[in-house]
Amino acid sequence: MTTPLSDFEHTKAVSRFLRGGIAEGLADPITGAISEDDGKLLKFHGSYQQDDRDLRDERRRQKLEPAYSFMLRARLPGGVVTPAQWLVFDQIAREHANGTLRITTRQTFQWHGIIKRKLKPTIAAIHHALATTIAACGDVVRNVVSSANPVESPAHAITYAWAAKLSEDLAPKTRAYHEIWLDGEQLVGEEQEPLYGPTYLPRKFKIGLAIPPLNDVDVFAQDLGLIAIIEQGRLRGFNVAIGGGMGASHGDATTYPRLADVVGFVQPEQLSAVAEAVVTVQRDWGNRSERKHARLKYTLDHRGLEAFVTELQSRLGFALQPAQPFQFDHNGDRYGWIEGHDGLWHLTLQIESGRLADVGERRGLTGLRELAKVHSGDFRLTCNQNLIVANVAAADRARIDTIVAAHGLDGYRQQSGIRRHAVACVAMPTCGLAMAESERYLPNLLSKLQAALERHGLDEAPILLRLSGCPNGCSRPYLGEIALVGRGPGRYDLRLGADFSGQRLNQVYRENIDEAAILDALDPLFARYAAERAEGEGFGDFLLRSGILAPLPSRRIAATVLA
Ligand code: SRM
Ligand code: SF4
Repeated sequence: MTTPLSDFEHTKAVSRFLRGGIAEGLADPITGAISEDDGKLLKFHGSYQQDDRDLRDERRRQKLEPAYSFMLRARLPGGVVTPAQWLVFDQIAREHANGTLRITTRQTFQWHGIIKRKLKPTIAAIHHALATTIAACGDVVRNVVSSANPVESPAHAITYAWAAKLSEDLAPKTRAYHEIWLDGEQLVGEEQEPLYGPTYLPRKFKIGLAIPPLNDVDVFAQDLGLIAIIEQGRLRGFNVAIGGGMGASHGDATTYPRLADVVGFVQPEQLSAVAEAVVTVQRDWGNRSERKHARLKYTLDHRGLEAFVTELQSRLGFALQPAQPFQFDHNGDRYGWIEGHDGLWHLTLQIESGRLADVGERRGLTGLRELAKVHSGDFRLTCNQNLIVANVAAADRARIDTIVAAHGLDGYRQQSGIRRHAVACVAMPTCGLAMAESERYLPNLLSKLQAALERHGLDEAPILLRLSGCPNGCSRPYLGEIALVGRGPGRYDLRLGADFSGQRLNQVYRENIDEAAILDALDPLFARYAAERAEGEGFGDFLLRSGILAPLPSRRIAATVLA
């Protein structure tokens, strides 16, 4: 007996390659919303319909429709933004959105609070700035992420070029985007969607390229992770890792975070074919009945990793080579100035939760606008929600530093260990799936954790904290040394014990607890860490070595298999 397709598979099939009734819904002046089905199709165009959850109850009481608005996400492979683009994005934030620019954990921008009639001019403005929002969301290959300092060696630049190429090659080809948003001519004749076909993928698909020893993209959290193997500044090829993913649901053991398995090595000239083949096997084998089991990680666990790789190699017509040795030592960002291979400089700034806004003395939005006006290099967004002012001539460094300091963007110089590396997802009030606060709670939580760490002389300890408002895991919390995963208002699962290199998942330490219980649980652990840690030992590693946490089963640790 075959299992019936999920409703959304039908919606995609009849959508005429992602058109649905989006254009008509946008033109309807009676409501600030579009229909449910069109809302789902809209994701493929890079936008989510949302409503302000802070206002939900009050508007319901007043018998008003929810305060609908749209979140828009750009597709910026490798997180590279030119100063000219920055100025357009900044203007959109101030004039069409809620006055903030939000750097995401996949090194792109989100704008929140765009009302329906502003959506089309906003997407058009992004297009005119030579960027796009197509396939930033939806059941397609999403924004391809790449190690955020791709200018460190010539091979870094080549790796970034691969990210841009994969992003372009694997993007949908439907003309619907041009028709709906850019007043493109209506297509006469047949639509072409050669890679995806009319129903696209069973679920979202994420690709990331990492350059050891830095794992700043969390390569093992990607559906397809590519680990660049560089020897003497030359790119030799990529180890291929498949089946990473973070999302889970509370109380449902059939859903879980999973780290990707390294299954082999490919030459650069084989990469496009390999990426396309992984995507198409998942297109054909992925679960189209149950969306919660539709990611590649479940395809691998249900059909078997070996069977998947056999199918992959048979479609490719060649075998993957044995994986090459690699070593990651960190998955955070390196703050401050770094000199590149060509004598240019790169300044990494820490942006709390990636939110650029003008609040009090911290005037991040204005500061970046001022930088964009004078900067002749480019900007690079990181998967830790931070920002690199890249490609700066030595003579321009002082001017950049002055602007950074004047706008309160120099926090990276003074901040404590835990503050420098914290990542929090958006959550309330825009995220429709949030169960607890995340980004808005982070500053308060950090102050309390910092106080606890200071009491034990640990203020400089670089501990990786990740906070998510629900188990979907947008901050990749299962890779945090300390992580909170939202359960309900003010309540979280406390998870502990990942390493600080994105190669070991953490585990639940306490379930469904409030802030007081979180601090109570952590305090004695900080005391023991302060007293017993070995030189240079990370907090997560210490918890396992000391026996406070039990060792994890091997599938929760990144592994090289089949090679
Ligand atoms: Fe995410 C859904 C925000 C990175 C796993 N994510 C959402 C939505 C769109 C909520 C929704 O479906 O209604 C959130 C919008 C909130 C808002 O108001 O802006 C949202 N996700 C984000 C961002 C903005 C978090 C951030 O604070 O930076 C990140 C945007 C990335 C981007 O630019 O493309 C973001 N999301 C991630 C990541 C991290 C990553 O990709 O490296 C993950 C975990 C990795 C993974 O995919 O397994 C992630 N988001 C999810 C999931 C769970 C997917 C799953 O397989 O179960 C959902 C829910 C879903 O898809 O049904 C989700
Ligand atoms: Fe929303 Fe949950 Fe993602 Fe946070 S982790 S942005 S609460 S979906």
